[in-house]
Amino acid sequence: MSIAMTQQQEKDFEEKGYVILEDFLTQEELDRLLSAVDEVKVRVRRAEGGGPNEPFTIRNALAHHEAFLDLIDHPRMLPLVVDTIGWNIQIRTTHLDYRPPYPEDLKPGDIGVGDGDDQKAGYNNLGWHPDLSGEELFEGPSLDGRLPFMEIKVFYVFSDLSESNSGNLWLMPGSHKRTPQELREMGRKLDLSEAVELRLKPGAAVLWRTATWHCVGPNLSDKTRKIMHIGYHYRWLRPADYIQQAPELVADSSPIRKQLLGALATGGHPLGASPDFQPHSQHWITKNSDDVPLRAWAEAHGK
Ligand SMILES: O=C(O)CCC(=O)C(=O)O
Repeated sequence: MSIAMTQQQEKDFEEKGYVILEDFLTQEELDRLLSAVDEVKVRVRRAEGGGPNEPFTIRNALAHHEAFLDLIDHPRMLPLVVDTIGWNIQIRTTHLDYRPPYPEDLKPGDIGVGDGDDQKAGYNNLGWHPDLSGEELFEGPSLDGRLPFMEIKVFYVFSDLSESNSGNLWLMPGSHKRTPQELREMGRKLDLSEAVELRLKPGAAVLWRTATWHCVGPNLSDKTRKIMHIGYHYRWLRPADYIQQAPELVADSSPIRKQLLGALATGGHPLGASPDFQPHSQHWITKNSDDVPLRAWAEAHGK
């Protein structure tokens, strides 16, 4: 039983691999997020240098501004997240992408092939890929060569990506049902008439399976691309952005937020009651249900 997803959204998520939510953020939320991006940009430039036209990405973005942190348990998104992946989850990654218009003399490659000067210049994620695939990450796919369902992301659009070639996210509908090997064999040269360039206004959100093949198109517009992805995966996997979140961040959080931050909501020992003789990670089978408050929350919401 779904808490919030409509039948059409369930179908889209299952068949295409994503659900688009136009006008998801309120204007107030969007304004707060945009000023957070500006604040963080000043800190990044101060710490790392870089001219006004240089792109940057921040991982574990949730630790860089409260506006980003508030997205992880957004009250209207959390029900959809739990509908798609369940309650036994934590954050795998939160990443902010800031991508100014390309310099005039920078020649982009073909969409998704990752063979252009933009790739050489270090722009991220230009080539088609599913997440969590490749020999560094996961090369034991299920029997038929497809990736198992391991995680989702929520893509939040802060700047205007409604025109083509604004640094849009591209998705290949249904490709979570295809094998990473097939993509490799195609040399990432896909038939773009089958793919979707998401043209979205500020405030849109997309709930997507990260096994869906995706890439970022060039930003040939005159606007800076400002977006975030929030990745959720199972608690028994290891997060990409942190070993443990900062203790003060965890201490100041609600029980559900603590769970999402990869902590135990009760603050108990991560290896259970007998860590020396019978260590048992509480991120596996959880003995104290208060450590996974999202379960009771989901049940109370009819799941
Ligand atoms: O939209 C982006 O900036 C990157 C998306 C992507 O490739 C990813 O999340 O793995």
